[in-house]
Order: sequence, then structure tokens, then C-alpha cells
Amino acid sequence: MNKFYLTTAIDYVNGAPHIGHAYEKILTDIIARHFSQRCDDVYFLTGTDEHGIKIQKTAAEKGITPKELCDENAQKFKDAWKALDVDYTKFIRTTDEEHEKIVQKIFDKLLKQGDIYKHSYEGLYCAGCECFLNPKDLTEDGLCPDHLKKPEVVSEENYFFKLTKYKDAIIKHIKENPGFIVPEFRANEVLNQLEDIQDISVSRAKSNVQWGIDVLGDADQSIYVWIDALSNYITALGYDTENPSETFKKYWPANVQVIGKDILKFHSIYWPAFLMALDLPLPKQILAHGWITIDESKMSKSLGNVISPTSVLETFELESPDAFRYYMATSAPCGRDGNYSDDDFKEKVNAHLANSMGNLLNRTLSMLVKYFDGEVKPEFKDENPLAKKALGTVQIVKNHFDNFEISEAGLEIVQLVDTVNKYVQDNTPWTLAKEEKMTECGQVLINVLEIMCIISALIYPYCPNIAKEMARQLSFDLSIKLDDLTCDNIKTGKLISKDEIKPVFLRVDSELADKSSKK
Ligand code: ME8
Repeated sequence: MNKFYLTTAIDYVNGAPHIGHAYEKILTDIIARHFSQRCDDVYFLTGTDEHGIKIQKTAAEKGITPKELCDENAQKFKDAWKALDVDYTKFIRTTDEEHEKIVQKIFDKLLKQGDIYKHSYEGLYCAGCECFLNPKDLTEDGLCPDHLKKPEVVSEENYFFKLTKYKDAIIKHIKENPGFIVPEFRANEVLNQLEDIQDISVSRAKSNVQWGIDVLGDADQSIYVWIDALSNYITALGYDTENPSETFKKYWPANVQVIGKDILKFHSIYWPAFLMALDLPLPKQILAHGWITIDESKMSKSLGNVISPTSVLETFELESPDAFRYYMATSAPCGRDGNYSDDDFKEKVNAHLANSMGNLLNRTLSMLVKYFDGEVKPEFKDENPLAKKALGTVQIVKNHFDNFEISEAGLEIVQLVDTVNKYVQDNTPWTLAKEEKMTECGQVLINVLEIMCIISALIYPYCPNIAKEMARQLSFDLSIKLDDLTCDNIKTGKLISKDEIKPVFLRVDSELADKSSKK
């Protein structure tokens, strides 16, 4: 594997980020960090989707220009990702001049080659989805099933994309590539949707939607959001219809495109069709994650339960985002819906990160200092009974990541921690010390610390700050590739002194959670 290109959905900037947006960016960041431990060249793209009627309306309600609204909110997304240590390579905004220019050229090319044509149309438009809905997909009361709002009847002359021309090729691609849509059970949903697809509108009348990219040579039409939005994945790399950049040639096609289940249709039908029309290869995989609920309820402004990701860090006075990242990533298997609750958060991160993992390192290093003044003697390095399990876990974690089973991989790491904890309980190094079996005692401690090095590497994508602190105390080089991991990580000689030992993760205070639930 010599490069790994991965992308997230780009978020609408008509509001501030919430923990659903954060979930996706954290998942993608974890995948990016994991693959950076397996390959040298990872490119991680995220950004914001800034055009369309929704943004135009929100700006008008606030009495500001759409551009002002976009600038204000795009910054909030960037700030949130910084606070969550989402370490992207590039942040694209669809109002970036470069992006807008290339989208116009893409549209123009498709128009000239006959994939786009003009057509009068009357349809039901949902601003929440930014798309026309099929009457048969509405609820019994005629509402959009996702936004529970009545779509607007729109009658316009628009440009249409010949989606039907690509229907058979897309069906073939999905059937021949069972891993294209992850999780696989969603592929059937897409195949069903493909049954009755029609050509799609790809522009809106300027009289209705002003906040969009102009169609070249037709001042009455704006390019409608999906051609604009989806193209970000290639414009960010410097794609150009005539002269694609070296970066584009190097990274496209994407290895994985991470999106939410609600926008799978756009990514597994529209996007492949646009790419086929541009004669470009399709992304290798599309990962459709589930949605995050709050205390088992759908997050919504009307319920007043929308949580901002940074508010969780503030509520629990967390110094780093690691616990929140770990919690979100392990909240549910990737394609299923997950849930956030303050109590569950507190319980899980205290159990897994503080009591199990942090405590194990702290206790072991403290014993090394107490019994050996922090010194690793050559005779402590012996055959390690935990080696097989630990190196086996590395393989299992890699396999999980190959299938984007991020939650399962996280729980596998915690299981390894449990095994090591059990080894300590079974071998009682404190009793060995009391019995003056000092070599055996030292061996047990070093066997544990060797595995803690492996654990720090495995947990790094989820909890980069905790992992770095663990590695610091173990004098372990975290930049090692997973395939190079061995059970010979601890050097002989002085490892650590008493004042260098610090808890890697402090228990989340239960009083803080109680305070927050009473708010
Ligand atoms: O759909 N839980 O933008 P968006 C998990 N601009 N994920 C959630 C979520 C929740 N509660 N709510 C939203 C758009 N998401 C378009 C995308 S891509 C070319 C254009 C996810 O701001 C959602 O599934 O409505 C999507 O993947 C992302 O957040 C952005 O949603």
C-alpha cells in the first residue's frame, strides 16, 4: 500500500457542528491515523459544503450575507476539529475560488458531451435534503421522511444529468464489487433505489437560488448543490478537466469515502455516474456510518438536544479529546446507529481508559521504581508469555480496520489490556518481590511493559494524546509501523524515575456528569 486517500462528507454550514458531524470526522481521523501506521502517504480531506437554498435562507433570516454566514460557521467547524485533534491534510470549502472554477468546467464538459441537457420540470423539492423527492418516498402525510417537512412544489426549467444512462453500469459495479459499499447490507438498499432512478436536476433557476456557482454561459442558472458538493473530492486534489494535477493523479481514486447513511444514495449512485461521465475511476470503497442519537432520541433543534462536540470536553473538563474520541468510535459498529449519554460516557471511559489501561501502566511503572529504582536489568528480558496474544491482536486490529470495524478494533485493544491485567493478577509481582524472587518479579513487570508499548501503538489512532504520554513514559518510539512491532521494545538500563510517572488518563469526575444532567 503506497498511498491512502480518504475523505469525509463536507458539512453544511447553515449551523454549528454537532456531535453527529464530530462522529464522522473522528472515525475518519482514526482510520487515517491507523493507515498512517501502515503506509507512508495518507491524505485526509474534509471541509464544508457552502452553497444552496438552505444556506441562502438561513443567512437571510439572520440578516447577513451567505458569505458571512459561511465564513462564520466554516471557522466553527475548523475550531471543533482542532479541539478534537482531527488532523486532516486539507480542508476544502466549496466557496474556494479554485473549486468553483473547476466545478464550472466539469459542468461545461458534461453539457458539451451531452450528459447534461435542459428540461422543464415540476417536482417536490426538500431544502433539508437539497434535492427533489420522489412522491412515493414521502410519508403518508406527504412529508420528507428525513426532515418531516412538506416539500415545496418547484416548477422550473433546469439542467438535467442523464443518470439513467449510467444505471446499468452502476448496478454492474455494485454487484461485481461486494466491498464497494460498506457495510454490505446497505448495497441492497442502493440496488433497490437504482431500480427506479430518473435523470436528476443539476441546476436551479437563479431567480430561486442565487447562492450557487453560475453555469458558464447561462447567467439564469446556478449549479445545484450535488455536482458542486461531490466534486470537492477531486477538485481538492487539483483535478482539472484538461490538465489534472500530479496530486490528483497520485491520490485518486480514493481508498475510502466516509459518509453518513442518509447520503449514501448521492455517493453510491450520483457520484459514480458523474465519475463515469468524466471517465474517472470510482472510489474503492464507500463507508456509510450510522447516526448518533442522544439518550436514544434523534438529535434535533426542536427537541433541544443538539450537543456540540466541544461542550462535552467542557462539561467533563477534559484536557484532551481522547476520551470523547474513544467513546464515539466505539459507540456502535460503524454502519449501525450509536448513542451518546453523559452517564454512559463517564462509565465507559473510566472503566476502559482510567481503571484498566491507565492504571495498569501506572501500577507497573510504580513497581519498577519501587523494587528496581526504575532500572531494567538484562535478565528481566525473557520469553514473554503475552507475546503471542499481543502480536495476534495487532493482526486482528489490522483486519478489523481493513473492514472498517473501528468499534470492534477498539474493543479488541481493551481486551488485550484485560488479558495483561489478568496476567498481573495471576503472577502477583508484589508477592514475588516480598518473597525476594527479584528476577521473576522484574520479568513479570517487563513482560507487561513490552505489551504496553504495543497497546500504545494500537490505541494511538483513538487516543493520540494518551498514547503519546504512554510512549513517553515507556521510552517507546510511536512512529513505528504496525508491521514492525515486536515484543522487544523496552531498553535495558534506567527506564524511568518516580517523578516522571504520571497518570495517562484521569478518571472523569462523576459530579461533573451529574451537574451536566441537571442543567
Ligand atoms: O449531508 N449522526 O451535510 P450535513 C451521525 N453537505 N452523522 C451525522 C448526524 C448524526 N446525528 N447528522 C449528520 C450533508 N451526520 C452534505 C454532504 S458530501 C459531498 C455533502 C452526518 O451537514 C451526515 O450523515 O447534513 C453527513 O455524512 C455529514 O454528517 C454532514 O451532514
